[in-house]
Amino acid sequence: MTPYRKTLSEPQSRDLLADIVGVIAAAPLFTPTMPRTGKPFSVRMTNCGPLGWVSDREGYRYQPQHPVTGKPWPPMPALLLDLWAELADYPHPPEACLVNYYAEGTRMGLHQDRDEADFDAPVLSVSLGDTARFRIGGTQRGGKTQSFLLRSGDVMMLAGEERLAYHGIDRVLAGSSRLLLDYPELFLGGGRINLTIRRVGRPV
Ligand code: MD3
Ligand code: FE
Repeated sequence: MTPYRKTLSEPQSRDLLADIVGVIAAAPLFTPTMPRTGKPFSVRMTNCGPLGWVSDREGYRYQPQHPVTGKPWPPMPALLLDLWAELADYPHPPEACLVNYYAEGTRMGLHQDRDEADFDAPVLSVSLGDTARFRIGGTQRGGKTQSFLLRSGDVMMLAGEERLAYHGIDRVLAGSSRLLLDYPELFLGGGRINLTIRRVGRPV
């Protein structure tokens, strides 16, 4: 299990972060909650692109509006559309970019991403800010897993078999990057942002 990886330069990472700060200004971070129980996730999130992923008592879904403001999601930054065109090897544009914010101590349990219609479309992930320990296994829960570090600027592509692998974030290494410290009013103490760029619908 070795996903394709590349790294953004520091200036590219800074420019992308500035774009994401703009996304958050238009579509504030919100706290998703678990279906049925309503238990809050520890990650806060928002989206950009025509569709965004949300979770609440009703379940998980993609929708065109922010769940709190009711406004359409802001457009996806050009750098992310360019990355998709360069790497995805998929003949249709992405429709959603999930923006996850991990403050110190945030984790994400092992899960599969299966709310999209076409698993032939890859998922592209971009990490900004503090380093995280990422864990990935196979397509069955309870199988062998391996972990590696995701650092600021790391781009990872999940395609083929790996697209349906169980994965999660064990922990964020506080203080490992200075990138987010430029925005203390948004990201107090730094933390980590992960972007995942996705195709949601099956092309017609
Ligand atoms: C492996 N995000 O948003 S990114 C998620 O760092 C999510 O925030 C993590 O899992 C994060 O759903 C991990 C890397 C990643 C993204 C999507 C995947 C790994 C994946 C889809 C399938 C398999
Ligand atoms: Fe995931």
